Amino acid sequence: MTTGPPVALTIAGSDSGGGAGLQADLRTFTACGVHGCVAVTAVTVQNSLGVTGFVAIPPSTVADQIRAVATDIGVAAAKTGMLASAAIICAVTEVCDEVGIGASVPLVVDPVAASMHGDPLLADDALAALRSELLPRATLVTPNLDEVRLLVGVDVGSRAEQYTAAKELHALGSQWVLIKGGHLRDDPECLDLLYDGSEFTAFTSPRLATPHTHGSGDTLAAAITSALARSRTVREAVGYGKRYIEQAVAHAYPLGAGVGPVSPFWRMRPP
Ligand code: PXL
Repeated sequence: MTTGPPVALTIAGSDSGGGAGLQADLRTFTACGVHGCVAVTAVTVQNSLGVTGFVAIPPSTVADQIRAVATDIGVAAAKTGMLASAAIICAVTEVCDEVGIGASVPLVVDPVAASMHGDPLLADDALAALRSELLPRATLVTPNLDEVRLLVGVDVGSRAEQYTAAKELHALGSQWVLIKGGHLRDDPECLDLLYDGSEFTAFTSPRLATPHTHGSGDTLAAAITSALARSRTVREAVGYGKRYIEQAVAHAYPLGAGVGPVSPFWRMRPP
């Protein structure tokens, strides 16, 4: 019998269009050589044009999925995506404490608040729980600039302000923060800024001209989680994730009439 690959767990919502959410996470895990497990938090109704609704999974069922996976299969690294409500966030943090996720098991928190079309994926009153319950348990938090504004109230319009935001966000308790600069449209590069409370590391990639970036945040966080599951350091894992997402955006494809997804296919061989 051969040894299996490392195991990563995503705690995330389903995207019926297959571009983002747990679908993006699972295919990224596969492309990055880790086995993916899932705790589903919500089922969204969406296509390339946007999200038209979602139903949240009962918080106790979200927690039970995490416990079932962690106590039998074991988890080498975990990530969160869409969490939908404060009650789900509290259930997730409780069971994570129980099984060591966010302690001995690295936890990447992608603080998903809305779809790229602006459709809400997190209740307004859940932001406080995200700040106070989840961020202090996070190994790494990976906000885009809209999420930075929601979490710390800093409206980042320049690279210099990414540094300010990193310090403010780090003060909320995560070990590392990654302030993603993809939304700074006038910057010819995408600069993602990593900070651990003492040292900054800047990761840059060229800004690619594609409208098809659905699932890019999920994919980056999942690639980072995959590298953490393979025992890479946080700095190495972010470098790995950045290289992965650069290729995934370069190979993004159209789907439906709206925004298409970033692609794992550059890593895979068709039959
Ligand atoms: O990309 C953020 C995201 C995460 N999870 C789900 C989503 C989206 C964006 O649409 O639908 C389920």
